Amino acid sequence: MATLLAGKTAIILGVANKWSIAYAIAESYRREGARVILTYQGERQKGTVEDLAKDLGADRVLNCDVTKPEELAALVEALSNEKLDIVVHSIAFANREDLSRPFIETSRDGFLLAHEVSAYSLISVSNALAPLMAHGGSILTLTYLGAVRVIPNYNVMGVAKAALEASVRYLASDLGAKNIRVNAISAGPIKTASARGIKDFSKVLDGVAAVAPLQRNTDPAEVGDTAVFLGSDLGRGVTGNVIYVDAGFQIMGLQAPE
Ligand code: 0WD
Repeated sequence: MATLLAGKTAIILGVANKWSIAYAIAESYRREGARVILTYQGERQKGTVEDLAKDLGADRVLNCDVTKPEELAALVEALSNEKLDIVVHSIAFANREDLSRPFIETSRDGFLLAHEVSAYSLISVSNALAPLMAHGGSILTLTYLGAVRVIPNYNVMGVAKAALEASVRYLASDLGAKNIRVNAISAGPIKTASARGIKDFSKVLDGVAAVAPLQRNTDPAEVGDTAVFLGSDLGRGVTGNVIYVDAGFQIMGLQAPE
């Protein structure tokens, strides 16, 4: 039996359904012997996430919409008897129209919303949960290449991911003295509910498979297994990093002509 995470407790925010990247991370964590706590975003997701928790063998399921400070405070209260080792932040949101029209037309409200849910929440969640990581631990989040390169229609989400990646570095600096590491996994495109909101997402999937060194798209289980590395003691020297799990796509410049 694999036991890279035996004796560790992980809280995973962002499981919405079986296709969620957070679900693949939870599967890898359970396989490696972690105790897993899931959160859901409001009543709408409660039943689904409770069912998924049963399938996964997750221990607890708690409510938390990260945009509501009172729900984050209630989460901390509910966790007061827990010793957390790993926090997985797998949350993002932007208005659908901001992921289809030209970036220059992004509204102020759409910009603020994308940044609040997708970037600021890593800061608020880290601030709330780090005190429960008494023996140190690992915080990780999910990002995308659109933070550093222009990807068609990724738009305001790319800007929010840039803020998220910078936040990873500042949080790693703040929390290092407590032996809490903070990293991001930059996953290749994966067909999930959130990704379907991006116009022409299937063209991105096809384009990546055609160009990536591994000549295919990213399997969510590969992200889950990298999350195991970062959450486990194997990753003990790694903090403030963005690790690409993308079949190698990000290294490519120009595709060789046929
Ligand atoms: O290609 C992809 N799918 C990639 C995703 C490539 C690289 C990175 N990512 C990132 C996303 O940007 C996100 O940060 O991975 C993370 C997880 O995204 P996902 O697994 O692709 O998408 P999904 O299954 O939809 O999970 C995101 C979840 C929400 O799901 P819905 O579908 O209900 O919007 O984020 C959660 C929610 O569960 N979420 C919130 N949770 C708490 N409070 C909130 C909120 N306010 N808003 C969204």
